[in-house]
Amino acid sequence: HTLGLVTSNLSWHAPSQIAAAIKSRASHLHFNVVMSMIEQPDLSACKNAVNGLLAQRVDGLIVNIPLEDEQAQAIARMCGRVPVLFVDVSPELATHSITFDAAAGSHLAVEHLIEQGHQQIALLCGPQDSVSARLRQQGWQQALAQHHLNAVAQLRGDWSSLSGYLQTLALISLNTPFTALLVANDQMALGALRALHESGLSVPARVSVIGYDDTEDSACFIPPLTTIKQDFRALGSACVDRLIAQIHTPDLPAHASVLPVSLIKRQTTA
Ligand code: IPT
Repeated sequence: HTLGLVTSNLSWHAPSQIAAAIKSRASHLHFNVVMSMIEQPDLSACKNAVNGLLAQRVDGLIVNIPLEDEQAQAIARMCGRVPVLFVDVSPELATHSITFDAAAGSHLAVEHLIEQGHQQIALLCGPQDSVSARLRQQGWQQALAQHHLNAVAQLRGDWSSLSGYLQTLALISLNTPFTALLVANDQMALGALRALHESGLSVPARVSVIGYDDTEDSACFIPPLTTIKQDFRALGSACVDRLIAQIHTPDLPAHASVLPVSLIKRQTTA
């Protein structure tokens, strides 16, 4: 049996760890995995990748590409009777999906900062074309609003550490006072730490930083990063198990599972 995986850029930490987790769970169950990678999320590239894997006669497909509802529905139609499972779509969409609880992650991060007395909080969001990035941003805004706060500034990167660096420099140059920075992923947080360091703003004494993902390197950043953990091993296992169930039970009712996230307190917040 062979499972197909369509994935976003594997040079990014999160998708590569998700792919590794899928691969190891599948191997354990004696399934092969064939992969197709898309460098920039784009519907036609995703369709090509899906067609390529269907031509290789995969028994089921996992799609880790950020997709809007209509896009995911178009992909599901293309797959016909081949089971498909999405990991980067809205949890509201009526399809087979496994995602992380974005609202909970954003709330945990905001509550942690508020407990430490922060009021001037800036946001470094992910790309606009990512459902997950938008859900994290909305979650932050809702949690801040519950404390009668607005973000003092909002910037947007592209998930890369370089964009985190450049956007944080841009934030600093606005001269808007901020004591904490919520970042939509750990790679951008890595770049943010460099920008803060170069600007003489010590972390966490002057600025607290919280990432999102808890990818493997985050415990080794300087200082070790406080972040929201998405358990990518658990996601990979759950995806393989669910897809195999879909293969064995073709009319398994569509179900949107939402996995929990947790706050990992390290040394970038105080
Ligand atoms: C999401 C990561 O949180 C983010 O850091 C980035 O790598 C992105 O993937 C790439 O698509 S995790 C995804 C399952 C929502």
